[in-house]
Amino acid sequence: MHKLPELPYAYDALGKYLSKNIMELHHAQHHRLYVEKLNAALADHPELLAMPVADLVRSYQSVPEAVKPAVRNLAGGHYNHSLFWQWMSPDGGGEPSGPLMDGLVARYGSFQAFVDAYTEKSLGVFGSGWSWLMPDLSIETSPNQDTPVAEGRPEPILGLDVWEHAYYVDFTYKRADYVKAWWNVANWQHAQERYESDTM
Ligand code: MN3
Repeated sequence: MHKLPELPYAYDALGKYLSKNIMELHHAQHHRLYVEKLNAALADHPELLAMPVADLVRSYQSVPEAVKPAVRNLAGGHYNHSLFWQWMSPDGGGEPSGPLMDGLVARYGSFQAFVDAYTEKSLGVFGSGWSWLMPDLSIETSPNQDTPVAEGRPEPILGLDVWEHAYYVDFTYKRADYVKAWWNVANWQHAQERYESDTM
């Protein structure tokens, strides 16, 4: 069975920027429901229930037709959120350092120019979806719970959930305020580790 992972920090740990209320709803309700519905949808496929969720998402093209929507939406949601909790930290914010910082400056001109470009892409997602920083330092977006990984492509090194459920309780319709706040919790330490393990 697929399992809801623990948050790597307390629900109120990001409180200055993202409230305890929204973190609790997002993790204990939204993410939990993806996991529960996924387990229900895969009840007749024990081999898919036993797979790590990253492998399941990576296998999207080859799973039986009948469970493709569940794998795309529910396993995608479980996988994306499992990453998302790690991409935030109470010790986050600021700037990366080392090769990731060098790479972002080389590609975007400055760290601020990268932040501006990523923010613009995130605000440009129509409806529900995600924005991604890929290991080649390009910025991509996906609708709904899609992920580049389901297309056989690399795992992003950083990502941002721009579904309304991620911000409406704290910021109402103001996605721009949410994205601005989110930069203060972005876990650059974790993104750096992913970048360095992917590219070095
Ligand atoms: Mn979400």
